[in-house]
Amino acid sequence: MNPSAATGTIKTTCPYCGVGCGVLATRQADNSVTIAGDPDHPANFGRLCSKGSALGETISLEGRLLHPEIDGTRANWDQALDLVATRFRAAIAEHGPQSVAIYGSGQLLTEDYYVANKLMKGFIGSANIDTNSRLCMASSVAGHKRAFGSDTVPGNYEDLEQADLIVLVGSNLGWCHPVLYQRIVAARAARPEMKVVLIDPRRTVSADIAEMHLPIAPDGDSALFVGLLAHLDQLGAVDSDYVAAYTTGIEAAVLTAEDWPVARVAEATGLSPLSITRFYDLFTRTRKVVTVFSQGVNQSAAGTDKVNAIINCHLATGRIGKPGMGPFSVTGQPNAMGGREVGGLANMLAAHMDFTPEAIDRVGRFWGAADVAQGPGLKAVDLFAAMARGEIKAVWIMATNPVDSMPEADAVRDALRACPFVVVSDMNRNTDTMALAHVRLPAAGWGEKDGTVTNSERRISRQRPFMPLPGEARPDWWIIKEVARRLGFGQAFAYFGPAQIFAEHAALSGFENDGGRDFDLSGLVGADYETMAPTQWPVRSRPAARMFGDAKFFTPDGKARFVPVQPPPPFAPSPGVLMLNTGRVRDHWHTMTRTGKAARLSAHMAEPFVEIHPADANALGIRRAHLVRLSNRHGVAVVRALVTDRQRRGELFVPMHWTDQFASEGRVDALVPGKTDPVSGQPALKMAQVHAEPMGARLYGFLVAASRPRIEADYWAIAPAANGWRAEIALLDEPGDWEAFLAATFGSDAGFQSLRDERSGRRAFVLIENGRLVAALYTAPDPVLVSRQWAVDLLGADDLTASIVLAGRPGADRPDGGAIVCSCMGVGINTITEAVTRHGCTTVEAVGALTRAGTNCGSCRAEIRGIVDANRLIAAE
Ligand SMILES: Nc1nc2c(c(=O)[nH]1)N[C@H]1C(S)=C(S)[C@@H](COP(=O)(O)OP(=O)(O)OC[C@H]3O[C@@H](n4cnc5c(=O)[nH]c(N)nc54)[C@H](O)[C@@H]3O)O[C@H]1N2
Ligand SMILES: Nc1nc2c(c(=O)[nH]1)N[C@H]1C(S)=C(S)[C@@H](COP(=O)(O)OP(=O)(O)OC[C@H]3O[C@@H](n4cnc5c(=O)[nH]c(N)nc54)[C@H](O)[C@@H]3O)O[C@H]1N2
Ligand code: SF4
Ligand SMILES: [Mo]
Repeated sequence: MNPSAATGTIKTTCPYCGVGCGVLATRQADNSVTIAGDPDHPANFGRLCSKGSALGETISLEGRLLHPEIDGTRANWDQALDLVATRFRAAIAEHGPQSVAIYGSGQLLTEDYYVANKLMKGFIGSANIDTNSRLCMASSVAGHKRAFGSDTVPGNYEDLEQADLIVLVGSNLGWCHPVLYQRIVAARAARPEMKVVLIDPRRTVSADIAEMHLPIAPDGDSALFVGLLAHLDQLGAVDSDYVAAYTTGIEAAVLTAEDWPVARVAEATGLSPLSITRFYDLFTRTRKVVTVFSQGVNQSAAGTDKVNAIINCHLATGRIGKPGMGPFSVTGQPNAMGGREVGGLANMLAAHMDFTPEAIDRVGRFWGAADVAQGPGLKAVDLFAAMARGEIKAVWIMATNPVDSMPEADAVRDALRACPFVVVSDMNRNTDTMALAHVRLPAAGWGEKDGTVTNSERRISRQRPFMPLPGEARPDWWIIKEVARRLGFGQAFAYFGPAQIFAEHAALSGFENDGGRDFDLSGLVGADYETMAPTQWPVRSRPAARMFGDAKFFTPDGKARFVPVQPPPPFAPSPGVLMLNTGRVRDHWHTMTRTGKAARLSAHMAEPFVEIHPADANALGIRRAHLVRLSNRHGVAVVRALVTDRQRRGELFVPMHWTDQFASEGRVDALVPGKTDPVSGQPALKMAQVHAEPMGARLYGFLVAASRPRIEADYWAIAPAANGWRAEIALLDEPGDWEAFLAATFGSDAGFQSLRDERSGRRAFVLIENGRLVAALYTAPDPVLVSRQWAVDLLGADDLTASIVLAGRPGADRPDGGAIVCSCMGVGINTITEAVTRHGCTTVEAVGALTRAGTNCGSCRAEIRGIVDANRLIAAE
């Protein structure tokens, strides 16, 4: 089924973000894997970001689920699959097909996704299959469908390079789509006249390439783009020939927009009228504009309206379907786009077809299925709410971790606890969701699985295996078809491999498709799957790089539709309430099941944090680097204060990554309400109202240890380090018995040497064996000042004495490089600062030449520029 071990270099695709970079993977004699960017892949032309470069460090078998389990006990595949089929069949027999559900993911391959969707919608006869794409792309899908009649992303990556203006709306491209960002950086270097505007409440690293950063109030985007439409109309900048020939509905959209003069937009967005006008003028006079949008747009209770407010401006100016212009929703997950293609969302049927009577009939005939679901199923938030009410009797979760990533995450956890039968397919044994599974199914992971993914520019690429399947792990498509067979649908699921599934998927997309459906892979039916090169859809006779060049849309009259948008009223917080925004950091991926394994990726941000404006921190008595307790009626999170003026006043930002596997209370979704967009059902993950207060820790600690410590503390956050582990801890009260504390944490208190400074209250405990550090713990009444990187590096040293370690201060022999900025080359902030202040480097390039920082993937170059700028000023003063 899977090549036992592919040798030589294999061309595959990165399993992280929707840029979809081509990867060359080479297995070495010692079974390690060397990773490089594929110079021939049209998404990245050889580039990789920090996460892609570190892929080789995340594929160890540590933490893997290698055998099926039933109620925590090892089982064989037959027992596990029989039980899944029996319980699903029983639930359906007793409570009907609506009582069962699948919750899937944009990290499934297209072939896995297709089989799951076919089983649920075609044969079980329920559309209760939804995916984490509901949390991610649903509003873009809905917005596209309202405007174009289909879920079509018109443009491609080259449009970004050819544009004269790129507007980034709610997208931190620099950290979340780093290779695409690097392509823009390179294009700007070649064409300095290209301009970038960033629209984000926070000044993110992506501001580094922006001429203009508009720190917009949360959800101010609709007002901003509705105002832009009014501005275009007033200045006569509307392309009336294009609008008349190819669109409908501009009158109503403009009529609503007329109520939004700049002064009102300023009120709703918190931006100055001057900056709004400057942005409007720039947009108006630049023809080649691409508007890139992502989760700051989608993850909102008015996300679909935001999408249409943006598309309206492109339609009004005819800036769509042509080189260097268009609205561009960038996808998050490696196969977010593929999931949309197969119909993985509960409100889609299959192959971009909706639940219309004709499509239900057509898909039923194609599948040979008599029981095709007749209408949409439950969307993610509603699905877990139904589960909480006891209406879902059996659920199967694949390739996603809803206990951490769904809003009202504590309620989701409770719903799963109450659900009579929970199946989870994952590669990892230790996830917060796996903990609640009755049946655990070991799935094949990246490097083992075989299939296709589609990236943000509609490009289908192969993921190819280069490692054998470990233990009894199996690909998801195989697991699903085996359950289908046991449910009595063997004939329709007699698949022997992904090539056959892909061919069926491609055939369905072209089935009775006279050009009325955008998604069409009929040109790939019969193509050689093994050697298939990265290809953009639609592929009828040949691939199409760009859509809507002919201005033909997929609506009944073939015209694009303007959607009148009424911006929501500005948010007025009650006193003492802060607005919580959430999102991503550079080197971690979602719930850290993979990036959390790599020391290199954990070095950049090693614990959960909250970004807070200095004025808010001051008012709340929250001090720099102290711990903060965030709470509301849904839950609690405890995170480190990162005081910064990149944040707007009254607003907080917490990353989504930390789980119970890595921190005591780092699950930010415990705080996020399940409020959804009325059109798309996508939850407003960027907006929670919370209270913030100091945690009130009496004792802070930092530790490093050669083997994983067992931490019992009121606060803890743990991360892997190059030769062991590192952890932050805090206690509400100092331990009465330090020896017992050491013994509990490190397994034994024997052999520790300690130091106590009466005046400051600082302590240090160190255990060294044969010159090597086994464990070191530093504590203090305030956040511990010991250099983290220096202490982590000590784990690799072999000539240590206790006094050096106890002192907690780097000596001349072991200089402190500081917190890691460049994770590829392991260069810290102190080394970079020194390059500027002592060695006179004035550019990122000069720093790179001296220290190698920023010379591999380039994801850290914006941060290096920030350090250069700050220190050049200091040097000049
Ligand atoms: N490093 C890394 N990269 C990733 C991922 C990862 O986990 N880690 N995940 C991938 C996935 S699945 C996705 S979906 C993408 C997400 O990619 P992005 O959408 O770029 O990432 P986020 O950090 O979620 O959010 C983007 C920005 O939206 C801003 N924002 C919040 N509210 C508003 C608002 O009302 N208006 C505007 N204009 N902006 C707002 C936030 O401040 C944030 O900076 O990233 C992908 N790439
Ligand atoms: N507050 C807040 N919440 C958010 C977001 C936010 O910005 N803010 N973003 C949302 C978005 S855009 C997204 S996409 C989600 C992501 O959230 P999740 O999907 O929950 O996050 P992951 O950590 O990527 O979980 C994927 C799981 O699938 C497993 N896996 C990986 N590959 C495979 C495979 O091939 N087969 C199987 N069976 N398992 C596999 C991994 O081990 C991991 O456990 O989070 C959403 N939640
Ligand atoms: S930009 Fe980075 S994470 Fe995204 S696909 Fe490319 S290498 Fe992977
Ligand atoms: Mo996503």
